[in-house]
Amino acid sequence: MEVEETYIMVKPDGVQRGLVGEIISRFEKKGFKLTGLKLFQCPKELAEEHYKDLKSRPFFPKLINYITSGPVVCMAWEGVGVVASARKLIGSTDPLQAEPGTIRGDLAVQTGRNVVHGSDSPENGKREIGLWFKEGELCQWIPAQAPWLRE
Ligand code: YYY
Ligand code: MG
Repeated sequence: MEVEETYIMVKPDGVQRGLVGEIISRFEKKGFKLTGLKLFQCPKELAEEHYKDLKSRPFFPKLINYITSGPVVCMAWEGVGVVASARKLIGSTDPLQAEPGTIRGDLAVQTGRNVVHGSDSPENGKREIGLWFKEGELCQWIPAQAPWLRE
């Protein structure tokens, strides 16, 4: 498996409900590397670009209102297999179907308020990090724990 990047975002409901630390902690404890982090009020145009594949879906206007309704926490995470692993940590789109132990399974009850986003492919990981972060906002660093995470 290769080193990948994924874009993770605490959505406005996660911020309003005080779940930012809890959500960051799940990825931190797993052993992935944080390379970007900011609190950000998302403009409508960026939300529409981020979710452009869903433009024709009936819930699209509501989704854009939701994502722009308050600040989000934008994160870039790096690691071997991080894209699929982060999706597993997040759980199914519908929190009622999400397994206990996942973020959505533990912390949410409705698809329209499912607290967190995670990229669905390595290509989209790169695309979304490029959309949400400017040059100079990402850090490359070697965590002190690196030799204790991978042999
Ligand atoms: O990747 P993921 O967030 O799990 O689901 P997507 O199918 O990409 O949909 C993005 C986003 O849209 C979802 O997290 C909530 C919202 N949504 C919705 O409000 N109603 C649906 N029926 C499907 C998705
Ligand atoms: Mg998606």
